[in-house]
Amino acid sequence: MIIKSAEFVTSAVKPSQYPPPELPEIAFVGRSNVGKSSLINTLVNRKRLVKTSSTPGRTQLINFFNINGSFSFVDLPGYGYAKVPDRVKKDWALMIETYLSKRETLKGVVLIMDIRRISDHKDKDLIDWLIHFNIPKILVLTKTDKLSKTKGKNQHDLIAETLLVNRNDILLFSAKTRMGKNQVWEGVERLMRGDGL
Ligand SMILES: Nc1nc2c(ncn2[C@@H]2O[C@H](COP(=O)(O)OP(=O)(O)OP(=O)(O)O)[C@@H](O)[C@H]2O)c(=O)[nH]1
Ligand SMILES: [Mg+2]
Repeated sequence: MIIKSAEFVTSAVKPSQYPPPELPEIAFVGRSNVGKSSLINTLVNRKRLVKTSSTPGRTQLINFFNINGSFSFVDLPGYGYAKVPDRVKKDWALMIETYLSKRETLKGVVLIMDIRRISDHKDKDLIDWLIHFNIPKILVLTKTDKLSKTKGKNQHDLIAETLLVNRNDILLFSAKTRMGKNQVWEGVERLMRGDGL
């Protein structure tokens, strides 16, 4: 994908604040601090289009970006961040679920997980929920630069087992080395064409 432009459009917490549903849209979801915003920046070759932070819970709104004037990327807040109060957690969950279930232009979801963690039920729940709502997805393990090849391979296998998916259906990525960037783009293009998982 050749990136000619990548621009912030708006932030929203509820549907009335979403941009008009005119362009095909891809959303990026995953636990807090997993590297969602960094992955978007890497895909569009911008260092700071999307704000990233070493403090979990950085992204607190639904942020819409226009890419090449022809499609949208949506950066969602992370789920499962332990340090926010329960009330805020509920608000975030509702905000994310409302977006995912109601957005008519949503073509698919990129579900991002940290290769160092064995996915807990939150990622599995989200996968089941996406299947339930018929939302196509691709799965990505990020921060692969943090593990040796052998350790990374083990984790890849274990995470695939835990999620009950084929290991080849999980892409490997690093925002640091840009490893896997082309494969993630291919996955995003598959979602836009309508043939995701
Ligand atoms: N080494 C390494 N660090 C990464 C990678 N991706 C993200 N990080 C770091 O992880 C931290 C979190 O990254 P973000 O992109 O802000 O994560 P996020 O999922 O958007 O976080 P929230 O918006 O808080 O949910 C930052 O310190 C990033 O620099 C990666 O592939 N490799
Ligand atoms: Mg973020």
